[in-house]
Amino acid sequence: MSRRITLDEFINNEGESRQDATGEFSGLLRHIGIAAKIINRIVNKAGLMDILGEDGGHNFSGDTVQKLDTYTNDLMIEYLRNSHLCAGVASEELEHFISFAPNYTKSNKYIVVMDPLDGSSNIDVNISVGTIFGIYKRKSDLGTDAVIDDFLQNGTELLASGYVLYGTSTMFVFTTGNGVNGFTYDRGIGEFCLSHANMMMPLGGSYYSVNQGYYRQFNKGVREFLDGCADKNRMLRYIGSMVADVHRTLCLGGIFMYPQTQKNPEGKLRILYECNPLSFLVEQAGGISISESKQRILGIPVTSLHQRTSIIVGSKDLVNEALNFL
Ligand code: P6P
Repeated sequence: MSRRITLDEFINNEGESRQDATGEFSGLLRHIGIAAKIINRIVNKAGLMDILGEDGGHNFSGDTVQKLDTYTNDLMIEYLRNSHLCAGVASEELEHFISFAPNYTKSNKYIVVMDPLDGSSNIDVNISVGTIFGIYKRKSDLGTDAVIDDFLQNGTELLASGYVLYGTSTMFVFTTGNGVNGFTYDRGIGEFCLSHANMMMPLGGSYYSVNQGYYRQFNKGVREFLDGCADKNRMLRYIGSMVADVHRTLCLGGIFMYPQTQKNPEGKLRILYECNPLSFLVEQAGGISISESKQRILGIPVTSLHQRTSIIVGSKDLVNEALNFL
């Protein structure tokens, strides 16, 4: 049996080839990996702890906050703060970004955007949820507090992005701009191990993923495309957890859509910490990610932390087919 490559080892090797002279970028990725292991442990036994259900609050986007949302958000923030490698973080769970006090190294070159637990409404019914993250180089001066412009960067500026999928197995999938690699958590050794090297999205696919319940709210072109999917006997799969739906699309091909609706005329999903990180990863795997107005997601100017967008993401053939209807 070939020796397993752990996430840490992979990150270190990539860091060396990336001339990550200081190792800070690699260190930040490793800290996110450690936080993922801890979140995984909690998510896996959430049913046994008084940590399921709603915490009674709502986040800035108006979503009901689950207890586990709050827990994972706080945990990620502490790991990022204690890494001393990150100048600040923006999170789905926080109205404003957090700036970590410039520490003794004063070289916090990076900032992180994250959705600590995406799809959390599925937790109580044991359906897959995920963590989404993106890493940018800060624009403000080293040794100073992070500022809003450090976070309002286009997706094209991402240095790395990825997700953790807490599913039947737990996977850590990420890119630093040199392709996409997937790691499966081996609880026997407590490590994420390389299981899906150089992931490439199939050109086509027979799955389409959309909340069909909103069909009547979609614009005409979207409805016509969906009618065509049904005519072609494509299979509709929708988990209601973006990480899980995008992961299936990455592995098997197909298309995931969250179009404009009357309820969310600009789309529901947030560009900063959901759409951009996943779109960077999908493009690195050979897929396409656009908005309903045919803009490349990564190129959309980001003007606010919780800015929403429509998204159509997936295999080249299917996204190009959808484009013809938009
Ligand atoms: P709807 C989860 O709340 C989420 O942000 C994504 O993970 C998911 O794709 C989408 O919203 C589901 O939204 O309106 O279909 O329930």
